[in-house]
Amino acid sequence: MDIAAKLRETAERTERRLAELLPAEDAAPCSALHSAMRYSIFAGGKRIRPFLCVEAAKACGGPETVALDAACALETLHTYTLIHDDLPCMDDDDLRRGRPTCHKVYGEGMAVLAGDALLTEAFGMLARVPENALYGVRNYVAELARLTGSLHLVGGQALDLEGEGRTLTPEEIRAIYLGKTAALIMAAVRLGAMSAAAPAEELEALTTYARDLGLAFQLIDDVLDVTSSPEVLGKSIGKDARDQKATYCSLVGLDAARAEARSLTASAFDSLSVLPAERTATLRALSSYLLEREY
Ligand code: GRG
Repeated sequence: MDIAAKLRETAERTERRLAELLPAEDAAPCSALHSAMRYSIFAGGKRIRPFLCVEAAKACGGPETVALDAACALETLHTYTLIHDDLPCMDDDDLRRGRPTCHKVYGEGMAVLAGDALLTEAFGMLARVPENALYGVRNYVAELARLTGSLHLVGGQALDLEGEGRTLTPEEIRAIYLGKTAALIMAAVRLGAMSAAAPAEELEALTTYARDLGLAFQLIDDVLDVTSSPEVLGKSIGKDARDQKATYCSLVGLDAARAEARSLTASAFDSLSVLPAERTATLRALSSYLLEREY
């Protein structure tokens, strides 16, 4: 299976829809704000979360179009986290998606606001997702709010911030990764499945898949922070060491971190056995693809 081609195809469809849903670059009342939002979102990310969302819907028997607005909401919210994560008061980074970070181009104040507006727009996009016999807009909204609020995504980032300069235990590191990375990947898969009216057992299986995939994704992110280059990665490298950030990789070494990512990918793969095999081929292929990724 040419998973890279499939990813590109969904990315293009998501980007076309995002271009329709987001305010125009020159929209009132502030074109600098809208321009900053579009600058960051159309900077060319991998679009993994929209892909997971659309593929989860397909794995539950839904048509791929049913999850497209949810996919856009996920990418929009993800872009807000990247903008805020790059701010001087957070990770303080100059390079993202191969370009100067939002605050470097538009200034810190405007970057904060662009992130805020993207977060808000994401919920507006989610409200457009078709309802079905099992799930309505309030379920979608509650789900995204739950997984991206202080109990999960933002909570994970807060723990990460608190942990700088300290030695962390593997359990503490896992809690950070579950929040800051896996929660949004779980939201992507769950919202896709919900938009396709997934029965509880399938939703549960996909959630476990996404949790393990999300943890593996962050482990590979840590490995690449040590082994890759800014040209390939599109963002700065060596940041974890610079910030004295304890990662699983710094704790156990590159090989053990890679081995743990392999083992998590295998469990993610196994979780899918509850669903019909012919519907999950792409999700299985994606898990191996992400393990081998170079950026
Ligand atoms: C910072 C105030 C504030 C709130 C939000 C930022 C944040 C909380 C959470 C995000 C923390 C973060 C950046 C976690 C790392 C997740 C991760 C590996 C992101 C990179 O995702 P990719 O590789 O990026 O999919 P692209 O650019 O391809 O979309």
